[in-house]
This record gives sequence, C-alpha cells and structure tokens, in this order.
Amino acid sequence: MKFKRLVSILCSAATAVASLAMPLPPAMQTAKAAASGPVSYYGQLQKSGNQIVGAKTGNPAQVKGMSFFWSNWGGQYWNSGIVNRMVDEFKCEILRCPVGVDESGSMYSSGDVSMLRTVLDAAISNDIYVIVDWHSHGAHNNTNAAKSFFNDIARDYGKYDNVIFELYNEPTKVSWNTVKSYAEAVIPTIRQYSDNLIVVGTPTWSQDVDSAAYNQINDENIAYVMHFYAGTHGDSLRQKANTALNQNAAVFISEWGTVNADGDGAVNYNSTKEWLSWMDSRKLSWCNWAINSKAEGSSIFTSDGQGLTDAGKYLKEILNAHAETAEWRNAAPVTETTTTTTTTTTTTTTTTTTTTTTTTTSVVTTAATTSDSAATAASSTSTTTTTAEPFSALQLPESGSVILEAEAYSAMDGIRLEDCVLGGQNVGYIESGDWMEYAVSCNNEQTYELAVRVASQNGGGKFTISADGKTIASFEVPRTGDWQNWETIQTEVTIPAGTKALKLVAQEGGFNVDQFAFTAVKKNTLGDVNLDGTVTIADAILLQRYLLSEKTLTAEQAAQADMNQNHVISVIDLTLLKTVLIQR
Ligand code: IDC
Repeated sequence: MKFKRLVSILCSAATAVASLAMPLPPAMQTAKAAASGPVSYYGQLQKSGNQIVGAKTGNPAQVKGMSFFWSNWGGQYWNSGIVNRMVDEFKCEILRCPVGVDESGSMYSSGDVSMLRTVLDAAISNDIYVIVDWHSHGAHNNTNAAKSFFNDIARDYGKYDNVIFELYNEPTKVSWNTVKSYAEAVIPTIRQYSDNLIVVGTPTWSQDVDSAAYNQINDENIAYVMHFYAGTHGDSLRQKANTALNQNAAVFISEWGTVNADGDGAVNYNSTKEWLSWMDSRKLSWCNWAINSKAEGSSIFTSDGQGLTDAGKYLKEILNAHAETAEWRNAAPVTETTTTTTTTTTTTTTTTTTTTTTTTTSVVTTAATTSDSAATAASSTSTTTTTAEPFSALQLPESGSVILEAEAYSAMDGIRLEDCVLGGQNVGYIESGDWMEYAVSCNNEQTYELAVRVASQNGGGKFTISADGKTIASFEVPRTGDWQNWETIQTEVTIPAGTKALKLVAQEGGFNVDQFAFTAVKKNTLGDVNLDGTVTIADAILLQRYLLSEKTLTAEQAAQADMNQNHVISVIDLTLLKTVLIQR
C-alpha cells in the first residue's frame, strides 16, 4: 500500500517537475513582488488601547524614519530622489512632511502643496508611511485654512494606508481645550474620506501629552504627539508620556532631535540612547528632525549638501540597525501574488515572493554596548511589596526581538533601583525571596532565546522565571567581578499562549538585573501548514488544495508550506511534504 502510494506520488512529482522545468508561460514570469515595504505588511495604522497596531497584523507596529524640514525653507529636498534615498540608504519606514504654516495659521506658500504631493506619491510608491504635517505654532488661529488644506489632501490621498494626518505641529502656550476644539473642527473634514491615523500636537510645543490623555478626543483613530530634543529633554518629559499611556492614550513621536530644542548644538549620544530605548520598550513610532542642510546640529546633511553631519551619520546607523530586526523585513513569505494555470498539467502554481532577511539576535549581543532606558518605575523601599506605575503589557513578538527593561516591572518585592553604568537604571539589592513581576501579552505559544543582562560582584545568585506561575527557566548568575560589570546569560524558554505575567524570583540573592531580551526562535515544524503543531497528512491535503486553488494560505501558513525554503510554493513542496510523512 505504502509502495503504491509512493509510486503514484513520485510519478506525479516527476510530471510536475518536468513541467516546471519547461519555459514558463509569460504570465508566470511576471509574478509581481508582494509586500515590499512596511505598509503592505502592517496595513493601516490603528490605535488599539495605548498602542498603534497594524490593521493586518493586529500587533504593535513601530515604524521609524525622518522628517523633512519646513517646506518653505527646506523645499530643495522635497523630491522623489530624496524619498528613494531615505528608503534605500537610511532604511526609513516613514517620512514626515512639515508643510510650513505661519503663526496666524496660514500656509507660507500655497505652492508647497505640489511639493507635498510629489513626496506623497513617492512615499506611496515606496510602500512606506508618510505624515502630512500642518507645521504650525498657531494653527488654531485659522481653523478654516487647515480644514481646506486637509480636505484636499484627504480627498486625494486618504484612501492610501500610507498616509497619516498631523493636525497641528506644536501648539505653544495654549490650553489643551483650545487645541482640542481646533482638532474637533478639522477631524470631520478628514473623516469624510479616510479613517487613517490622525496625530494631534499637544500644548507646550507638543510636550503635554498627559493633559490630552486626561481629556481625549472622541474619535477611534487618534494618537497624541510628543516631541523631544535629547540635548534638552529627559526623564520628566518621558514621565508625561508614561502618564498618557497609562490613561490609554496612544503616543506618537512625530518629531525628535538628537540635539538641543533650538535645533542646534552637538548630538547628545547618551540622552539619545536613553530616549531610543524608552521608545523601543513602548513601541513608539518616530521621525527625526530633519532632512536638511542648514548649518545647524539637527540637519542630517552638511551645509554643502555633500556629506552627512554627525546627526546624519548617527541617524543612518540607528535606522539601519532597526532594519535588522524590523518585523516586516523578517516576516514570512507573503502568498498569492500571481496565479497561473498551465495548460500542460492540471497543477496550479502560485508564485510567492518575500523580502526575508535573517532574524539575528543582534539586539541581544549588542545590548551591552548600548544604553538602557531611563528610570521608568518609581523608586521604592526594599521591604514592601510595591506596585509601580501601571505599565502597558509588553507584547511578545512572533518574530524578531524585544527588550524588557528590568525596572519596567508592574510589581515587585524587596528590590531597589539604582543608576546603571550603561545608562538608565537597573534592579539591584536583590536578596533571596525577592521578586519582580512584568506584564506581558503573548498571543500564541512561542519559544524565545531569553538573554538576561546581569552583574554580580561575587556570583552565586540563582533565580527562576515563571509564566503565570509556571516555572519556565532557571538561571545561575556568574561572578562578573563588579556590580556594574554586565554579562548576558541566556537560555531557551517557551512561553505559553495567553501568558499575562512573567516573574523573576531570586532563590539566592547577590546579583543585579538590567534587562531581558526575548528573541523569537523560529519553530522548526516545517510542513505544519494548518498550524496545529504537528505535521500530518492533513497538512499535505491543505497544501494540495491550495495548489489546486481550492484554499488560500496565510503568510504564516505559506512559510510552513515552503518545504525547500525557496520562497515559492509549488508541487515540489507538496512532494517533499509527502515524502517526509511517508518516511516517518
Ligand atoms: C526649527 C529649525 C530652525 C528654524 C526654526 C523656525 O530647526 O532652523 O529656524 O524651526 O521656527 C521644533 C519645531 C521645529 C523646529 C525644531 C528645532 O517643530 O519646527 O525647527 N523644534 O527648534 N520643536 C522643537 C524643536
């Protein structure tokens, strides 16, 4: 019986392989690339709780990129060549277009709209997000000008998932109520055409996200804008955003600088690292100021326009590092681009393309050289059980890496925070029986390489990690020679679906913890097309029905079906899958 089946499978496989070896009909040769950028992957950006998620993935989507300079002064860069360069060289996933508006709320030059359209078109063809920013410090003085502008842009561009509307760059010293009334007048103009994300500036040069969060706009898809300049701003501004997040407001960093708030001065690397790590831990999307060559610290181009400034070099490095772990770049193949039925066989072949790059654990291995986040939890005594500021649960990813700062606990007993030599804070004074608990959210069971950054003058510490009460890992802490000499210890952990809390409990004290890095381990269940955890004939049947166009596959399922890992799902994969089943 087995033999017979094998023969028939081999025969049909031989026919299929032979037919595939023949020249492809024209339609098959022109298979179109699928998700080439973040927008195809995440879809429209949407507020969900205090996060911005991708409509297609349901998971937080953190996108990073650059802001152009005021259109009225930096217009020479508003062209498709620069958009391409920003995508290819800087790896931008988002660009921001600050349309210059004066204090009275009027556009400096109506001609700027045509430059804006050029950039929007280029961003859309690059499959990246793009913010239309009414770059004003007095927009509420002229609501009608904003309404007319957003009406035209939303009418023409609101249908594209790429586009985000930013209503008011930076209100200055006005009340949130004033800004809110302005926003409430402009929003319906956009909503006639588009339910895309709208981001709204907040008082005090977009710093008072907390006031906005306490009195939110009644609309389903709004985020509040916070801006910072690393040379000027630090912890106290981050605390305002933490407060806003705790009020279930979504926060968007549509502009930030590595330099001082006047846009000039030297790059403040340490402060920038603290901000970056803080934004990463909360999955906040951002744009950096600015694509320009004016002789000031925030410009990324030198004043002759030829080279990159310190800020430019640094931003390129940051954005390129992000590209290595960005979820959309590491995602599984996307299915169903072109389907063609050949006339010589009854086999239908679907060509699948992908932009997969290898998921690396670079976050983990390079972590020790980067600064960690700033203090995020209130310091507390060493004797009482304390609930820190309620943190949003950390979404554990299905691919790539995420860092959980040790100080971002939701509850703890016995520990204390202290300044960390790498920047930010770490958990210290851990004694036997002390613990920290972390709010997480984990949709599906997933295996991770868990790397914990620890320091211990003398060694001998021991701790366990549990998921909703069940121990999933045990660690022994080596001697690192100093309380601030950090090393990473790691092990593989499997976190069950639905886990809400991870807890570290010290069995033996005498160690410090700075952060936990989770890197998703790709499940090695190739062939599990129906994703039920095992490889059976049901998977082969599903794949066969897919090839006969009777069923569709999700990207995750297609990844499982791609047995020979060539990013094309064909009858060869079916043959391989059947061979695996038969040989067992
Ligand atoms: C600054 C420019 C500067 C220009 C000034 C005009 O860098 O060359 O003279 O605008 O107002 C912001 C604003 C942004 C500022 C930037 C730096 O959104 O327009 O650009 N900044 O000061 N908020 C905080 C800082």
